[in-house]
Amino acid sequence: MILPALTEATSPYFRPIKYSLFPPLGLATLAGYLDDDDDVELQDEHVEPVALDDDPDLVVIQVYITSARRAYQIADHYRARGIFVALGGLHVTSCPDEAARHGDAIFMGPGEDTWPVFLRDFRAGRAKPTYTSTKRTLEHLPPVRRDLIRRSLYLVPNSIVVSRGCPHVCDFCYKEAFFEGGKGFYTQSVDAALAEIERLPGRHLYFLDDHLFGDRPFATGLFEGMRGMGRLWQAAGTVSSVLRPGLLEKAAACGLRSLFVGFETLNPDSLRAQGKHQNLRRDYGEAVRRLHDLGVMVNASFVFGMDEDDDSVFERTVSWAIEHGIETATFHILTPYPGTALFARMEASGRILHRNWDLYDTRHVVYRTKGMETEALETGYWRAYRDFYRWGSILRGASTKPRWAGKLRHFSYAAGWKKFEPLWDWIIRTRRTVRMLPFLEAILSGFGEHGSTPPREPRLHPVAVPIE
Ligand code: B12
Ligand code: SF4
Repeated sequence: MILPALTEATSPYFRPIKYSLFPPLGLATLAGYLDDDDDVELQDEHVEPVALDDDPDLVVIQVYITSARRAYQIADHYRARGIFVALGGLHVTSCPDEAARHGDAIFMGPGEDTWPVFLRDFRAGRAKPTYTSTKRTLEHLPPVRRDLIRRSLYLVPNSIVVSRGCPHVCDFCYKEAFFEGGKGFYTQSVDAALAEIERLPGRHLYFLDDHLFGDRPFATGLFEGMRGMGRLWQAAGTVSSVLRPGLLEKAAACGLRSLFVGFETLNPDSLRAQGKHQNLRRDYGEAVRRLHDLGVMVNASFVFGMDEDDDSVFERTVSWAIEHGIETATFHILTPYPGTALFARMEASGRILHRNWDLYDTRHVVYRTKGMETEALETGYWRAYRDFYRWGSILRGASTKPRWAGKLRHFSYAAGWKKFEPLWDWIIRTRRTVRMLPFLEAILSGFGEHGSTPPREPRLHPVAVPIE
């Protein structure tokens, strides 16, 4: 099972920490369906070179848009040697015809229903060329094969997903295309999610769910069940879920210490144009205040290049983020992913410039812009990162925090991600990544000020997993 990397992640010169954050959870999930006597290897090219000289019965490749070129190269390599190649993931689902030229079997949508069917077909020698997911459930999910993950190579080995998809529909999001033909949002049972958490060693967790707060009864049960587990955790949620009273307090009480929030834009016309109605008429400032008051740091996500943007958008957005004491920000250039409503709209009006998927990485402009020139958009995007992460900006942001511990936490977290990139590069190359986890935990806990509630006896019986 291979997760190919985009070129940047394997650079001989410089490796950003973001590619050594999370292990390949999707493939480890699929590996859970294999038989005990199947011999399986999980290779993540983001953290180590893949061995292409082996001779397996089956090669399984997960394809993201930015790694599609590399994925097809690896697929072609194995197929030329007569080895069966299965391709799945987001990009395969959006561009099945393209993927079918490189795979013996392709998979559309999530794999929990199609993958076990394929395995039976494959073993019987009658695998089909296409499998399309229609039945969406996370019931009776076998345990994720975390034993296949080399934990030491990741800063956040404990990534976890307890739901799939999202209840909202935004025009630029991968979600509608990926979940077409079935439910677009569903969760595990609370007990199964808690059991998965209990299986994870240490304190820190990172929920990769698109919207952990999306199903209120589920999230309530989860957060109540996590109380007293002594965890420190990070996740993603929407502005409206942050503003609604109740759930956020429960999340913070069981260890939520940083939340990725899709603010996207400060311009309501752009929100309307992208169908992001759940952000309309929401007080962004109040959302940030609520999070900070509960000791939760904010990773704010913004998108530049919507048709309503002009070149004042960069400074406006960055100033707003600094003034509101946002700890980290992720900026993106609007990217129309194939399969989305945005892509369809842009293609219909002849605005898609090319299909060089390598450049669909949210840092390049791949469509004809309206409110500003392409160059202004790309330079403005890089300037926004520089301006937000200047020492002066970090200090200004930190100074908005009322207490010294808060200022220090803000400063260490923001600087830690962006000001020590050569150090991260060295840590990755010397394979010490996981050793930095205690520092991340110390910062998240505000050096003790926001520590989690002490662990109590586990509610469910933990299942031992082999850990490196
Ligand atoms: C974690 C994450 C990352 C991590 C690590 C990814 C990793 N190790 O897998 C990091 C930080 C490195 C990252 C980076 C980027 N990411 Co990212 N990331 C995610 C995130 C939040 C979660 C992925 C995840 O683990 N999901 C949970 C697992 C269980 O699901 P899964 O991986 O999809 O696997 C399931 C199915 O896809 C399927 N499946 C997958 N492969 C196969 C193969 C077969 C044979 C079968 C049967 C089934 C199958 O079955 C699995 C079980 O259901 C997603 C959002 C999302 N919800 O998907 C964005 C997302 C995947 N990222 C995205 C993007 C754009 C990027 C970046 C380009 C962003 C940037 N500007 O830097 C980079 C580059 C990515 C790359 N390597 O090429 C987009 C991808 C769009 C696309 N069409 O491909 C997403 C969807 C975010 C978004 N909303 O736009 N990302
Ligand atoms: S709220 Fe986020 S995850 Fe949900 S559809 Fe919109 S962009 Fe996608």
